[in-house]
Amino acid sequence: MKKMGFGAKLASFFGFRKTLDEKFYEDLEDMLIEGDFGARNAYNISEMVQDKKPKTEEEFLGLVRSALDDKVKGVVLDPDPSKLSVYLVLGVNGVGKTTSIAKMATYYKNKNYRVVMAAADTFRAAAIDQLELHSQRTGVRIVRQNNGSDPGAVIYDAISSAQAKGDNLILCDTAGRMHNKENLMKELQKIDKIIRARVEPENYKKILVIDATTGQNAVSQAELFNQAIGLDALILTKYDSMAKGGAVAQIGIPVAFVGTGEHYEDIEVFDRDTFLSSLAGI
Ligand SMILES: Nc1nc2c(ncn2[C@@H]2O[C@H](COP(=O)(O)OP(=O)(O)OP(=O)(O)O)[C@@H](O)[C@H]2O)c(=O)[nH]1
Ligand SMILES: [Mg+2]
Repeated sequence: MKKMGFGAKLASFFGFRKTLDEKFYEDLEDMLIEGDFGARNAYNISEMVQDKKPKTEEEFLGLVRSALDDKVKGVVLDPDPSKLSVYLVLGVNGVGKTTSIAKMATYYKNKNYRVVMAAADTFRAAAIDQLELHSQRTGVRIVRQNNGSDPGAVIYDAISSAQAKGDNLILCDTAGRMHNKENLMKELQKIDKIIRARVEPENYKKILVIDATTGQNAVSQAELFNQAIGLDALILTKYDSMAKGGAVAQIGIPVAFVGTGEHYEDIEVFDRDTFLSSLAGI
């Protein structure tokens, strides 16, 4: 994971300032907002620092870290190999759903899971072929139908065929966009119903992919999907290309994986401690 995260900026910010005056706290608040921590978190953290008046950089960073400590959560997605698990991968277009599925497929295959990918993004013309290519490259089986077919039917098929063949993990790709948001959410609710009728709740996870470079947008996306079908975990992608990650502290849903590049191996199990260090610099 990144060594030079937002925390590096925080550290140099403290280092450059001679006095902790009004301007310092204002700039700190602005900086936290720019880091996607959200206005409320930024205000609270700045107030808290003002209250405690840290004397050293270490003290300062420690205070920020302590404020973020209970806001950043991690979860380990460790499917029970004796059961069939379904992971529904969600997110708006372009965040990295399909890539993350290919990475997870590789990750779980290497842990000896019998993985299937379900091509349930039937809305975008090239989506199925894109997943098919990942299937060929990773050697993970794909269940697919034609473009425009019902995504719920694809997942239904994937579940039946996994049960028949003794596979134990289905990773479902989904559309990031439809004619409008309402359509997408309705479609996802239908899919959700189909899975819930066939898979035990503890083996079914709804995972939202968010792009670390989009900041505040990721927060509204999480709210939207969470309201529509409920979320169990996040995947934070593109954490390689930028230093921010504060949105995670605003969303409050536990992070399972972090994507750090475009290759199949560029995925890490979320490490809360390392992430907090990269956010707070200590
Ligand atoms: N640098 C970097 N690029 C990533 C990462 N994850 C995905 N990408 C890139 O982001 C772009 C979009 O990824 P996709 O997996 O196609 O995104 P998607 O959410 O499936 O997009 P739609 O199917 O259009 O909704 C691709 O160019 C990926 O290579 C990551 O962790 N780091
Ligand atoms: Mg896709």
